[in-house]
Amino acid sequence: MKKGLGKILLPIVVCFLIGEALADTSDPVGLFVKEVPLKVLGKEFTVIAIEQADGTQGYSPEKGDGFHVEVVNQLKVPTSLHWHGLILPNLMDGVPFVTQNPIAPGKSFRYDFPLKQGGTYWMHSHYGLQEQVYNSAPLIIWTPEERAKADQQVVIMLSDFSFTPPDQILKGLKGGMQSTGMKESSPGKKMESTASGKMSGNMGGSAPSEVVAQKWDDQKQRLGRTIIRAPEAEIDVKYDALLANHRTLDDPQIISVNAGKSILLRLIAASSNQNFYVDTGALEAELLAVDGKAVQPIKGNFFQLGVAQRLDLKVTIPKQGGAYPILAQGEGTRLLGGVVLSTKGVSVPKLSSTASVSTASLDNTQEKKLRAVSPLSDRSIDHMLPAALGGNMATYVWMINGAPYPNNNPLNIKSGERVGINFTNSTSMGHPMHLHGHDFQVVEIDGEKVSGALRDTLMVPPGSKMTVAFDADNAGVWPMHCHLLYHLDTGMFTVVKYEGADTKFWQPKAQEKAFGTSK
Ligand SMILES: [Cu+2]
Repeated sequence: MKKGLGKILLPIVVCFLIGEALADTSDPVGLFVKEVPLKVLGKEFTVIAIEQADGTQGYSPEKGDGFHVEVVNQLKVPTSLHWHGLILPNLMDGVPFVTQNPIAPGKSFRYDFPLKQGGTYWMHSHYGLQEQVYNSAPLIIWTPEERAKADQQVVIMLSDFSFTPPDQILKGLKGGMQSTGMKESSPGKKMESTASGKMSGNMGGSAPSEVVAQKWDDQKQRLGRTIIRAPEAEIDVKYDALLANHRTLDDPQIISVNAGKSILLRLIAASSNQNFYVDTGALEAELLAVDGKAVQPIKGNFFQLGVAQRLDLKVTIPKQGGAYPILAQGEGTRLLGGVVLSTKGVSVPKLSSTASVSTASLDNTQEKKLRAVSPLSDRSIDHMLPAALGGNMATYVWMINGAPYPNNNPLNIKSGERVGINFTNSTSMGHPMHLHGHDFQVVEIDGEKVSGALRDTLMVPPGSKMTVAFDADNAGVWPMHCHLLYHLDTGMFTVVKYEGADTKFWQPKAQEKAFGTSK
């Protein structure tokens, strides 16, 4: 009798103890993915927002509290949210057809995991082209150190705006190219305003002209703005406006600041296809972190920011006060977006939404100067993965290692390895390459060895060769892709797959069917 009772009780007690250890008693924060109105350039549009019940955009937890979110899909279509740059368990990564099933309309999905990082991160839909209509939000992870960085902190989300819906942009890029038979790098030709290719920018390498670029001043040891004679950067989506915190520069957000105080600007390139140059104008800035990860501070007033990357810039408002625009110019465009920092009682001047000249391509001027505060341990790379970035403008197919996803091979690795990824860009556009679930360090730029920045997104300029390294310490199937939305959607995507990883949600063919290359 006693023996029998023990047999029943023991499993109950064990279950109870395990349950106690694993149970997460924290209440999740509800994140509602829903349609909202947005007025841009005088017209009202329906876009997507990620809001808490009280209207707060996104989610900014304390590192020590961990991540506890219930994503509620209030859209009429499926969605899935990715926590960009976070080191997290694979099945919390939020990528449909890789780490989970899409969240159906009316359904929800819970995300719980400990936080390992602090700083500037963001969240965005990884489903179809939803990112283009602002299914994205800030994700600042707070620590006492992050709070102590300045007297005041400001998040600036940069995005790109088009009057053309995203599916039409994609159709135009594919159809526009096919109908005109344009090839990659036709010298001197500009692609604009064909019926279906309205959104096509200056493809094909324009002739040199006066363009904005970034320069490193060796004497003053700072990054600044310059005008050079060079080809305008190639872009493939020509936007109608740039937004900063969802507002255009003709009606910008005016941020109230105090004279003599320091401000930390947390800039997030939440754009779909637009890279930026960030201009702090009269305010000398100190670059403190990229992609949420500290770098040895660099001074300047002109910085590069690729799609999905972040910059933490510290500025100090002069004692006399005033109005100080913080501007972003779109790479390969004359478009400007931004916010204004203003002390009390100052009249803010009207700002132009267009610059006088376009820009050169983002390049490695800034990247070569960045040094990680906490580099990887000293160890040689055990396993080098190739990542040859290719593209075919004629059919608008973008590739990693010779084929568009899912026809390229996964990049297979093993736990415990020091892994390198060798990016080579043979196209005439830059590609901001993002690896999920890991911080990597930039270790070589165009043949020069560096102890570069830790990042989660690397801008690989046209013609560049760059190597990053990371420790394989987070098993799973992890997307690695170009963060230009229309490149990602048409094949510039692969996965880094750990040996023995859980692959139950990884369905490459389903992803291809739901969006992307087969359409
Ligand atoms: Cu790309």
